[in-house]
Amino acid sequence: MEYPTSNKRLIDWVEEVAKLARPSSIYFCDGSKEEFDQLAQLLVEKGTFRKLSDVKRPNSYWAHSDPRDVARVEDRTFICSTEEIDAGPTNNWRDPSEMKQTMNGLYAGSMEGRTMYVIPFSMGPLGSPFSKIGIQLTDSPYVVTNMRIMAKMGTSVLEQLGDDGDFIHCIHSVGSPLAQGQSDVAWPCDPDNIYISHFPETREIWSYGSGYGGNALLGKKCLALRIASATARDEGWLAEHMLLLKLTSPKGQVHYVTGSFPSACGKTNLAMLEPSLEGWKVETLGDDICWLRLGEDGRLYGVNPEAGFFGVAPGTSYETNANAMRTITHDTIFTNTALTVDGDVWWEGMDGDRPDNLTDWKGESYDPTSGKPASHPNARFTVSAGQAPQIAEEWQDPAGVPISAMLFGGRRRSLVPLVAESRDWDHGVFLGSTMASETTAAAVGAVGNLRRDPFAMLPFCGYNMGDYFAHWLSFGEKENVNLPKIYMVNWFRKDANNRFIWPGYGENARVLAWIVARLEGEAEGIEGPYGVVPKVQDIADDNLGISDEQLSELFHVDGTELANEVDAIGGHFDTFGDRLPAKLLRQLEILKTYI
Ligand code: O2Y
Ligand code: MN
Repeated sequence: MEYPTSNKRLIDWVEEVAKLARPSSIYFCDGSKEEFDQLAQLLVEKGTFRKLSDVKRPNSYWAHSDPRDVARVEDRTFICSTEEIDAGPTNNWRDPSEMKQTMNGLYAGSMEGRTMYVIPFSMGPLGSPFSKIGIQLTDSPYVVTNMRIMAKMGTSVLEQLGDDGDFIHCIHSVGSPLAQGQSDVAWPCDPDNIYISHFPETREIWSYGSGYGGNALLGKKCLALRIASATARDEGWLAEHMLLLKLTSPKGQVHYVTGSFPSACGKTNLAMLEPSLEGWKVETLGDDICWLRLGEDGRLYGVNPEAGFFGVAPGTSYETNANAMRTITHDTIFTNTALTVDGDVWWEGMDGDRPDNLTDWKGESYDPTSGKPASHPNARFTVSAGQAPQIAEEWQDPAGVPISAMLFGGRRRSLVPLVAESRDWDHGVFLGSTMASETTAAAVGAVGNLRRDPFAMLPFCGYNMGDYFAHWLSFGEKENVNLPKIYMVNWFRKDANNRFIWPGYGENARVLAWIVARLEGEAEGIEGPYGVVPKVQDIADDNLGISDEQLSELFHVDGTELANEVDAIGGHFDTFGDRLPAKLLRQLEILKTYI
């Protein structure tokens, strides 16, 4: 076969994997629009894609997955370091050679009857010091179409790689070989044998059995978070589960802000916020992942390594996230939403009434009396970031943007204030290390439990999280740095009637405005257990329509609850044993003084 590259490392590896998985053909992706259109047509013929109405949603497609393959699977996600302790207590560990033996067994012949696509991709702007090149081998054309949206992909990446460049090796198979003459299913997968394996020491990703989202689009969670976090530790930078936005005040002050929130906590909504406050502007640089490096001026610079959004559809509407709705009006892939009779998509929480005669996310005629949703709670849209109307012009700046503030959040019905500014870097790291959130549907598992999710990285940290905390703290120990301020936020406090107190969405701009005032030295605050909180009059005015009592409730820290939280944090910290940095225990001692 003739290859479009003379990179021997790449050719040898492609041949080695092909020998094992035995695809019927090998195809190098060039990343062109024509190639995307051809693959989309192929997916239509296979029944995976339905083309949406060109009037309603031009150049867009709908897919629905196998109902057993609908989300990331954390209990099938593995970190395979030589020593178990280096994966740490929060990861599923497996011995690398044992895992490779198991998976080689699964990969043997797994691509029979299928094409093996070779996807060269760059996470981060091509040629930027921030960027990393990966090559994904996959037998899923659905994955190729999504990867073209989510990463820079194709010939330009191969050229950047050159004859000798190295890359992160990513293997993916849906695990559904086709015997000769056997007809395919619309969503091939092997849901009883899913493995999402990471080898941080050799920078490899091996995925088997799932064709969905984070399990299969290997540039995203697998590379840009799990492998990148381990690389970042070794190279002195940070790979984080963070949105990245640009905030401009009415006075023209510009600040770049990151936000770490556990899955499905409104991160995409915040990244695309339309401020309720006159004169404020939010522009988006990223909605999920941020890579951060120290610049020569001692500031932390951030870049979004992704090229697209893989956003949760249910709950997205012109009311909750108008910018997302405007972004997905065309050239979008929808997965596991419902389908309307006139060739459009629909999901719970979309504006307007539910249309009649829907096809549900399983591809069946929807029965509105069933009590079940028509779209899956983890239904997604895949769309290029570049087509978002509110994208910041510098979103692909190879140098990144200087970060002024970092937000850490979670879904907490009580205790954690609406916003608090950490006392210093170490306190901010403590707040990040103790983050917790009530669980939602983005990951498989129970919904509604409180889960400790440090830095929103619990499912994504590719090494021992105690070492990860130490890595964060190390930035505060460096000379001549001018690090961002760290803020804890919580939009989700509830009143005694179980109703959200804070309106959220566009009104979150009030919190951002207070943060800017703090950064500019223009606002005072009140010291408390979580740091400095605003005076209520600095957050609200009469337009907000929340009583003073309710506003105070947003910042009230109950002593008994705090005592319970201190105990819970103690238990959480114990799990890291001697890998827990002593500085965090000192911060816990300080928190105790507020009980
Ligand atoms: O279920 C999946 O595979 C998607 S998970 C996801 C997708 C986009 C952004 N964030 C997440 C997440 O779980 O954090
Ligand atoms: Mn995420």
